Amino acid sequence: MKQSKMFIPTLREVPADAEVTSHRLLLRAGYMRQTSSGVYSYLPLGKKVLKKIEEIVREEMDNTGANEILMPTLQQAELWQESERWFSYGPELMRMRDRHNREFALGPTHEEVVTSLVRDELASYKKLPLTLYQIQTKFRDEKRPRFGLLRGREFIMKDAYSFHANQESLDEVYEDLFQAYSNVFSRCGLNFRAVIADSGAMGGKDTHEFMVLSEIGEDTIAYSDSSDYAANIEMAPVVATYEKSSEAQKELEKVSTPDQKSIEDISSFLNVDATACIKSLLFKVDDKFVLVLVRGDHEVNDIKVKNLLEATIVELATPEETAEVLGCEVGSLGPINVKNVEVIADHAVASIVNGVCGANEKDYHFVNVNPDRDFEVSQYADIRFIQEGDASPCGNGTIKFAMGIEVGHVFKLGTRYSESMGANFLDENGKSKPMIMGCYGIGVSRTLAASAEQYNDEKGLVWPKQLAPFHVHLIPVNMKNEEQATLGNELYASLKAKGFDVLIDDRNERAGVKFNDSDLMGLPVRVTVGKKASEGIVEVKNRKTGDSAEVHVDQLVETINEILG
Ligand code: 9G3
Repeated sequence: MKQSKMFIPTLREVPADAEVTSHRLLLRAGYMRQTSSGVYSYLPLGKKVLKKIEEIVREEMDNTGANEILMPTLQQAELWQESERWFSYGPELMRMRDRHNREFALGPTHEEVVTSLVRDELASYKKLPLTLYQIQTKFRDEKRPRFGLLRGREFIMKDAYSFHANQESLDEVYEDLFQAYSNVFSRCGLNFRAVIADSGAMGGKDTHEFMVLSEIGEDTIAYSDSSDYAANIEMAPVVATYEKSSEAQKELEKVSTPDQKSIEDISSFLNVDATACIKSLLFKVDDKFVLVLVRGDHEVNDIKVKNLLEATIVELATPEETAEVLGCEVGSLGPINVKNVEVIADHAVASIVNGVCGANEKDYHFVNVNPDRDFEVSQYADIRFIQEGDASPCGNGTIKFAMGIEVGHVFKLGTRYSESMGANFLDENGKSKPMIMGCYGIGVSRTLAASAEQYNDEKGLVWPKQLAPFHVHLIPVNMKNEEQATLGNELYASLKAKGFDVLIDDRNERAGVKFNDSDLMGLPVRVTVGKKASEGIVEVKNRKTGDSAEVHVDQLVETINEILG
């Protein structure tokens, strides 16, 4: 491809609102442009990388026997009313009306559409299992789109849906797709982990997220330093055990603690360790209030509380609600003498002896507090966030944290959609049963950004061969120089003939501009045709390592192949 004919609007300056490397570089290198908040155009170079990622995804999905289809973006409201999700999503679901005033959603995902498609066409167990997938644009009206393609309002997803007659079949396909996902991210050369995740509102039990490790990732991964155990921190179970101290229980006592509110305040004011303090937080759980207790040095995991209480909504009570329900403000809350509020506690609280907690009175706390003697707990459970240094739930090693970008998510859905939407099949005994489903997503445009996050240096993008928009950047330094232009054009033709994807910078630009743009765009191999063109000598540079060498054109192909590996 001739660069003089390509639309690659590189930028000198860093766009002000681009906060992360991938966002900055994809804009500066002319790979993409924003049209509105969270909405982007992919320019030729960006589109080429997107296509390479899609092709890897397609190959791996087709290898599992999945069928590629393409479903509509426009989804009639009736489908979402059948699955009872029309009213459970808020402004994130982009809705519109057609000219007849009929309501539609712009598809954020396609469980409803695919379930209605399959239920109308498939009735016998003989046709199961069936896995359908698409690579398609999704719409989610994110409140705060950010980080370019990492959190957009319109993005490209590969979403797949599998239909089964029984759980074993789902387990099998789930494994196949789990492996296919690992292949996709391995082939992209990404540093990723498959982590145990919380299925959230998606119902179903087993679910895994695929996370590309990155310090700008929004998800925290708890992983073992001695095994391949990894879990989303929301989900990671705590297996720690706590031994109860043998000291005798002392008389409960209310003490004045003026202006002492946080655990740190109380701990230093009363000279007690945070591990002897009881942190009490009031939560609104669906339509009731629950007082949640954790040890002073731990944090409440609201996802675990939600899963434990099988609630839909779990939110911290507002200061007003707290004052109304417990008669005092946050900072002196405690479980002693609370009325008509359920109290649940993390396992660690049960081992506290002569501890400290709020007295539900401003500027007062209790000391020598002993659970079960001084207050009732309706249930002890694992409801705290795992911490670095905790034992790994797999029993092997200790937990460390890493930040990750979620690029894939696979779910065992069960019959959540087939039941609500009547997608049934006749089993071998002619009995009608709801199909068992799985669903599987890869953020394709997000994978592009996560790759750019991983593949860059101080000069710009640094693509591996399998994702690069072109293999070779062929740069005649001066197109007005007869020898350089001639040799450049000859090499362009011969390298293309040998199957290389070549971009020739045939622009009449200064050398510095050509080299800066080349560093920014990040093609793996640069071939510079300069002063020694007349001797048949060119310079070959490895964009990743920076190594360069003068090479006679007879050794050029071999040298390029060495770099591309
Ligand atoms: C919505 C909106 C946002 C959403 C959803 C629905 C996330 C929604 C979960 C999934 C689950 C899987 C198939 C591919 C893999 C992920 N955000 N989810 O259902 F209406 Cl506005 O999308 N779907």
